[in-house]
Amino acid sequence: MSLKFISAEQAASIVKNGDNIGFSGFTPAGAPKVVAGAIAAKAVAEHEAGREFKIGIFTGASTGDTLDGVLARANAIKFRTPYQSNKDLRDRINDGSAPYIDLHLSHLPQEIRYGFWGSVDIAVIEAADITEDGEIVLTTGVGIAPTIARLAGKIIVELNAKHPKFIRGLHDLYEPADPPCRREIPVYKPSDRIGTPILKVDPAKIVGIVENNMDDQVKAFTEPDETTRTIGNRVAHFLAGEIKAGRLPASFLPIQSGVGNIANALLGALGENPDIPAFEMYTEVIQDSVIGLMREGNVKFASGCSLTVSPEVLHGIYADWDFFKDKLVLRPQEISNNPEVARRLGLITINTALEADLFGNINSTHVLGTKMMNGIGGSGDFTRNAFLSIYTCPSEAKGGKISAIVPMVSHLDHSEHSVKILVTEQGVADLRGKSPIQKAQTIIENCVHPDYKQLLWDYLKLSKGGNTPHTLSACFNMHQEFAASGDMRNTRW
Ligand code: 0RQ
Repeated sequence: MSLKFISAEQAASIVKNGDNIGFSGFTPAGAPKVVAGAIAAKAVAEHEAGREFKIGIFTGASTGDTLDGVLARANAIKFRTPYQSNKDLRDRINDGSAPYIDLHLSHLPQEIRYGFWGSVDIAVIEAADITEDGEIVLTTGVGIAPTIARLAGKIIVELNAKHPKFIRGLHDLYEPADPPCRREIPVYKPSDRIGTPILKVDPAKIVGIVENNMDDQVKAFTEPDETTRTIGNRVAHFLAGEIKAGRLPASFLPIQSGVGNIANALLGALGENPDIPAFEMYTEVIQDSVIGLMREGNVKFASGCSLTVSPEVLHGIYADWDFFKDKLVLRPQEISNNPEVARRLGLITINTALEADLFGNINSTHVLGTKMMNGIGGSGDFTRNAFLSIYTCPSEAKGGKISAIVPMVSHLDHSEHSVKILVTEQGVADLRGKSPIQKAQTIIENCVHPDYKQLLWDYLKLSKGGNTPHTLSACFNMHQEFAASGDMRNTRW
């Protein structure tokens, strides 16, 4: 087969109303950047002609504005799964015009293979390189690429000139056999390689190659502020204490860390703490801070699903490829986030909560119980299977009008059974080995903002007993108060 280059518009012309399209990438890293814009333009033209035009979209996680943003604004979404973080898409999810299914990221490839989502009509795959016999070198994010490329009837490749061909070898692609034939996934340490460095597809399925020359739409992180720095230092100090107490091995355990500014600041704090040895990461998103820590020798190896780094950091990695090439591996999300592997490796998992409750339940997704923020992402894959699962959040939001710690979470993502440690800028609550009432006491003492401490002590006093001392008639009073007066501090029981 000779490689056939086509325009984004020609690629979009093969997309039909109702098609299910799988996109490569994980977070904006490795997500296609130009074909979705042409599909969105086609959707607008079809709508203007009075015709229905919507597509089903699955990808690894979130994408850039050139994918989720354009398709949301074009009202072209039949369904979207498993994770997003785009403002325009979020608005349409919350007004009901874009059906969104929030899913554990590790579940999606198997669900697609077993037909839970219908057919994969088209796969759009971003590539650093492609050969005539269908060998594709992926770029900065893997996501669900191996599964959608194998199952799709047609493949469109976006060849991105920003990525050099020499990154062949960065990826380790492996699709497990499905039940009842699955065997163990033989990853015994973060650096183990079990698959192939390239994605091999049937060249006859490639309908064309579209050129693109755009960086991943990853925002640079803001410098840590006092709150995020304090949270980071508290986690680092806590983990150093665990090593001293013998509850963590002296050689430490691999780290999984979530997304966002807290996670970025926290990794920096781990690197700076002299009592924490150089460590490995088995995570999904490799952020800017990890790369800095690698240069300083604090991170020895990182296995992830994506290099979600800012363009400057990425081009720095490519410039120093000889240094980085044996310190990084990118895997499909069903391997990077695999519960079997997470449990085997004994991960220390660190993720961010929007809201926690007095008993250690966590809401990571729904603002005030109803509005979707981003999604559960991989946090559930890791939390449930961690050696030690840690949740962090500032104790308050919206200038103190919202307490991040409430009597009962308004939406549940991670239950008290999986959550071991809660950290705010106020302090650390160690929930291990504690009953529900003991958890509530340690969370109020250590994590709640002083403005809300008495309010939450008073909530506990309403209880008429039980193992978990809730008062169902009052457990959402703080949320209701915020809806009524705009400030949870006005709550009365
Ligand atoms: O809103 O900016 O309008 O004031 O919620 O704040 O700064 O976006 O926080 O970047 O740390 O993200 C949980 C969303 C945190 C993220 C979440 C308001 C607050 C602010 C959030 P404003 P920021 P972060 C790996 C693992 C789930 C998925 C996951 C996330 C905004 O970490 O999506 O962990 N996690 N995946 O003011 C109402 C509260 C609030 C609140 C904060 N209690 N009530 N609003 N806010 N607390 C990644 C992947 O899986 C790919």
